Amino acid sequence: MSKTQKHKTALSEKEGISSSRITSPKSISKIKSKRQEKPSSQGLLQGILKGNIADLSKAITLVESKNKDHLQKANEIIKGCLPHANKSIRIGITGVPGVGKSTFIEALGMQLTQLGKKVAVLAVDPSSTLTKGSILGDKTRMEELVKDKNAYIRPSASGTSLGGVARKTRETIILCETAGFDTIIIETVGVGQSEIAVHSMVDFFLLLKLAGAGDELQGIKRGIIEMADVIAINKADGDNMKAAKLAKVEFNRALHLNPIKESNWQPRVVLCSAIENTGIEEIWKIIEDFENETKTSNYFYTNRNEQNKFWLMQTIEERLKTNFFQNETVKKELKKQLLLIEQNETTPFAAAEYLLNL
Ligand SMILES: Nc1nc2c(ncn2[C@@H]2O[C@H](COP(=O)(O)OP(=O)(O)OP(=O)(O)O)[C@@H](O)[C@H]2O)c(=O)[nH]1
Ligand SMILES: [Mg+2]
Repeated sequence: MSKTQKHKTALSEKEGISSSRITSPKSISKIKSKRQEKPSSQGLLQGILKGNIADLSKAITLVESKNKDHLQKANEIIKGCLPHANKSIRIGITGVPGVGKSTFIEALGMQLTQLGKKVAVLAVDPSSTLTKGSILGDKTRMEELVKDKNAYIRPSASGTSLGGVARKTRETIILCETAGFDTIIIETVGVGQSEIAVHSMVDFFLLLKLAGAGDELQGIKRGIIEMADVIAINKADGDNMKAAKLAKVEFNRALHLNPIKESNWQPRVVLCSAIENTGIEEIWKIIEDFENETKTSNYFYTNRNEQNKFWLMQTIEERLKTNFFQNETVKKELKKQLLLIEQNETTPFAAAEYLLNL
């Protein structure tokens, strides 16, 4: 018998022998789960401290998980990260859909990495549960930045509540800072409550606007304008230039009517074109001035402290609410109480009192 023939017979199976057990679905899933065995929290922490992006991403996935064991691991990692976090400038960017946030972040991000900075881009977008994260599509739109090894782009965590999404983003900031990112950019769509959440987790808040469209048209509320440290009128290019210049004058006038900010910072209005890369440098310079000024006055630090206290209260509220509404007895009794209300047999107050006392 030749060598090849021998080899062949060794591989062939006799008739009547069932196919290898290893192909049973049970074994496959066993092997898969073994392969997917997650590294320890200590291992991930060490990786993050070395700036390992794969480990950073894995840790963020744990933070975003609903699984109790994952969250436990995430908490251990965050605890280990805390002494190394905090050393960054956190910038919030908002503006209505289409204003140019992604294009702007790409332009700013590229400029910063060229200055030797490490930029992490995160998003707060509670609506992303449906769309799987708008920034995810942006990864393809931020073509250059996504290839930059000094930049890290992470899509918005999904979640049913803004509070949940915001918590995950805040913890992700800590992980990114520990991994060595010194500039954290957090994008949010300028509609609804998410700007308020983002404002309370950043040092500097930038509002992108378009010239020529009224606030109502742009869906921007007065409160958002008051939160801004810079209003950047984007798309100040081509035929838009004249309208943009006019808008700048108007905004400057409006801003002077606003009460003085707690930070003592006088918000600026600037023109920019994310596409033509104009005004971006000026905006970065303003952010640096802001950082210097507020660090000198100590506001930078007291603000972060206040933000932490705010998030402590938010987290407690969120947790109490979840615990309450997920309680099986409460769920059952709530249904009954709702019926009783319909039948006019109880009052909302009495029903609430009853449910809370369960
Ligand atoms: N002329 C001009 N067009 C711009 C500028 N910045 C962005 N655009 C264009 O505006 C459109 C929307 O830009 P995006 O960066 O996707 O806007 P966005 O705010 O991220 O939009 P959403 O992610 O949908 O909220 C794109 O077609 C861009 O090419 C600019 O400075 N000038
Ligand atoms: Mg976008």
